[in-house]
Order: sequence, then C-alpha cells, then structure tokens
Amino acid sequence: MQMPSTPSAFRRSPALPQGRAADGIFLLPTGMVSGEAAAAAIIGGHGWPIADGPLAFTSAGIVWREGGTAWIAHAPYGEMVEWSEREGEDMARHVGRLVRRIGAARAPWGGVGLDRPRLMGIVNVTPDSFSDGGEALAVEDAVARGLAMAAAGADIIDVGGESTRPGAAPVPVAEELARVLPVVGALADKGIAVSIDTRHAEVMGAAVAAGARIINDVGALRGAGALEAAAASGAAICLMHMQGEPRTMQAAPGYACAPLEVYQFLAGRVAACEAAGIGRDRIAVDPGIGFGKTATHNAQALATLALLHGLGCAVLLGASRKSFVAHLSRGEGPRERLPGTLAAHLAGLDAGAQVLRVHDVAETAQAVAVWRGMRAAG
Ligand code: PT1
Repeated sequence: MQMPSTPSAFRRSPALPQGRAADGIFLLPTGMVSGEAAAAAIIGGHGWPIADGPLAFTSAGIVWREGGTAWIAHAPYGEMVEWSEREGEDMARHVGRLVRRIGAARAPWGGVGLDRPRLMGIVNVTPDSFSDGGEALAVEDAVARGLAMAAAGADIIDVGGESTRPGAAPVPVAEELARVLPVVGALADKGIAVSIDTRHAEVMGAAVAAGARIINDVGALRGAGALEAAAASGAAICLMHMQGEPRTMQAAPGYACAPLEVYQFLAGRVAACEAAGIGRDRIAVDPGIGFGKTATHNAQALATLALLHGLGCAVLLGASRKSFVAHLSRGEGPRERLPGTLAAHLAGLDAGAQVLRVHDVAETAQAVAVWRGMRAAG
C-alpha cells in the first residue's frame, strides 16, 4: 500500500484498550453502509444508524489518549459492544450513551428537516467590491444572490457581514448591522430559512428579530453576551471550532491531536449551551475547516468527521473554496476549487454530515442528488 503523505491523527493500536477511564474514550464510526446493507447490519446486530439517516456504521475506531499520544483501535461493531461490556459497567454505559447519541434522529434545525442532506448557501454582504455603488447596491445584490441560491436548491441562506476568513480584520458592529439586517429581512419575508453568520450578540438578536432562524457563530458563542443572546432568541445554533482569532489564526496552528481537540472544544460549548437553556436538538456542530488549521489538520478533521456524531447534534461542514484544497492540490485560486470542494463535501456526506455550507449551490445540489440516488440503491 502507498504510504499517505498526510500523517493520520491517531496511532493505530493492535489491541483494544484495557482498564481506561470511560470518559476518556471516543468513538469514530467507520464502515458506513446504506440501503439494504444498512438494514441488514442493524437487524443482525452488526451495525447502528448514523442519526437515523441513510447510513449505518458497521465498525468503529475506539480512540483514547495516553500521554501525548492519541491511539485508535479498530473493531467490528459487535466486538466493540462486547469489549465495552467486558470493561465493566461504566464503560458499557458510556459506550451505550455514545452509540445512542450517534444513532438518534436529529430534530429539524431552524425548521429545516435533517432527514436528508441540506445545503446552506453563502451570501456575503461586503460592500468593498461595490466601491462606486456603495451599501444599497451591495444589499440589493446580496438579496438577489440569496434568491437565486434558494431557486438553485439551497435550503438555508447564510448571511454574513463580517469576513472571518484568515487575515480578515473586524468590522464595527453598526456597519455589520447595516449590511445584514435588510438582507435577512428581505430573504426571510420570502419564506427562506435564513442563518446569520455573526460573532456579535447585538447582531444575533437583531437578525433573529428580522426573521433569521439560525445563528451561525464561528466563535461558538464565546463572545460577550453571545450565549445569552442566542438562548433568548430561541433560534437554532451552529457552534464552530476555531483555534485563535481570524486575523492571526493561520500564523502557527498547533494541536497534539486536532480531531480530539475539536471534539472536546465542541463538547464543552454544547455543555455551555445546555447550561444556558439551549438544548442539543437546537445545535449543529462544525469542525471549522480552515480556522486555525494547517492543510494536514483540515485533512484529519475531514477524515474523522464522524467522531462528531457522538455529541448528539447535527453536523455541518464548510469546505467551500478554502485554501486547504489548493494546498492538497496545485495551488488553485478560490474560483478553481470546486472539484476539491465537492470531494470534501461528498466525503462529509459519507461520514453522515447533515448540512453543507457552499458557494456553488446548483453544482453541489447535483452532486448530492447523485450521492442520494447511489446510497438509496446501496
Ligand atoms: C464554516 C465557515 C463559516 N467558514 C461555519 N461558518 C467561513 N459554520 C465563514 C481558507 O482557508 O466553515 N462554518 N463562516 C469562511 N471562512 C474561511 C476560512 C474561508 C478559511 C476561507 C478559508 O481559504
């Protein structure tokens, strides 16, 4: 076998762990099957559904940390269950809870059913590119792009007024409000499910009042007043992982094990949400591709995306046109990254992701339609 040039996040252990603390064990669902194969695996006790969706997993990576090393031991589903029972009551309960969370149906998110993959279309409201037309033209153009995306198959439109891509500088809140509120209002009035991409509590409250149903915060509600504003709004939430701050996050990203650090960060933010009155059924989690991560970290986060189902939330993935595509390929510019983006997003669907955040809605909708047809026939 050709050795991969991208190092994997875990070291493979030939033996299953023994005598470890239950809460230090993570499950990576693997061996995804669909259709009749999924039904047979579940009925036969050889597999378990992913979020009550089209996929079932038939094997698992059992993951744990020892010193500075993250280990993984692979086992067929049935052996994984037997191992957890041999390890004692605590482990059996912990693994049982993870398996139940992985398998449970996800509630509609912002009113959008998650029984099939959904597309979130990206609408940035940034007047920089309209220096002669100014803000009014930027707003008009953003509404038109949102409507066109909805017509092309987007289930949600994500409206953002502050760029959070690497190196981006913050925007004053008054400016952000002026950009996004008219766009949110116009799209929501047409019956479109709108999400507001913001880190600011003030923008969250005002956008939900203007009709947004989802708050998408790349800061995972860590900003001043964000958790309280989100809880009070009643909106659905997307919690994303980011290491550092947009302006500097790509300077020197570092992890002992990126997938586990992403998982544990998101677990902590889900717990903070629950304590503030935001239930898991309102939350989607997102590994934050490109946010304080090297191309290797991004590849690792994508390869182990299914870990996140253990949090019991919907999983959202945003890889669209990001620079890791260029780093893994030939340095293509953002507009030449659709093929690599589709590869990442389809792999996300194979890992059970429910929502894809995309620029290219029509193209992705076609890819998803083929994926669904193939999986239904599986
Ligand atoms: C995302 C996301 C987002 N991405 C969510 N919201 C961006 N929930 C904005 C690059 O490397 O993935 N999930 N909001 C855009 N951010 C980036 C990051 C854009 C990195 C480009 C890059 O090129």
